[in-house]
Amino acid sequence: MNIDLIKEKVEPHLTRERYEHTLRVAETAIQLAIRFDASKEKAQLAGILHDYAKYRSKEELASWIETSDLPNTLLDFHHELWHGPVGALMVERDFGVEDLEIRNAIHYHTTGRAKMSKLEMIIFLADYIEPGRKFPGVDEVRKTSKQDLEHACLMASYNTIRYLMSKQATIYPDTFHTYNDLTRRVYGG
Ligand code: DGI
Ligand code: FE
Ligand code: FE
Repeated sequence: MNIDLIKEKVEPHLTRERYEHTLRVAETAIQLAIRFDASKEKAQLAGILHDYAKYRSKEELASWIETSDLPNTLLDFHHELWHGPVGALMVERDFGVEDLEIRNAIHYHTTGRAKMSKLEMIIFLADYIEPGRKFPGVDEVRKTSKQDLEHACLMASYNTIRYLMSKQATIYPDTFHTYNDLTRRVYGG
């Protein structure tokens, strides 16, 4: 399936704003792939597909989690965390995406995880810094993303955890694993 056909098939599953976000994530991911020497094609495809499951009902997402190998503990956390893991399964069914690197980048785009691959970091970061994002501190992350992929992901992870804690939200273990692993990678120890 070529990329234009994939875009055409993704669009009706998203709102207009979300579809435009998706295109910006793909463009940002391509730039990061060029900068940090990863596959542009994989970055683009993972970017286009990363939020594919975002607007499925809670019931549909929960049923995918219950009937697949995904960890059931996801169900104990906010449903916002379900669209990545479920999306990674849906894109195999709907687009025939077999590539595990791409599917992992989709799976972990919201939380990250320990030992993220380069492509996983690229999608995690592109989702955070795409030009439409206005998070406090995002400009510093954009600046760091010009030089250092791991450090920029660490800054995004730090900002997200701080934001979640300020809202009294629970934090999924992979979200902490991302922070711990990148802190070790960036600062050692
Ligand atoms: O799908 P997007 O809106 O493009 O972005 P996303 O998939 O990165 O994130 C969706 C939301 O999930 C975002 O507001 C941050 C939040 N999030 C990330 N990690 C955690 C989390 N929410 C909770 N409750 N717990 C987490 O560990
Ligand atoms: Fe998302
Ligand atoms: Fe997104």
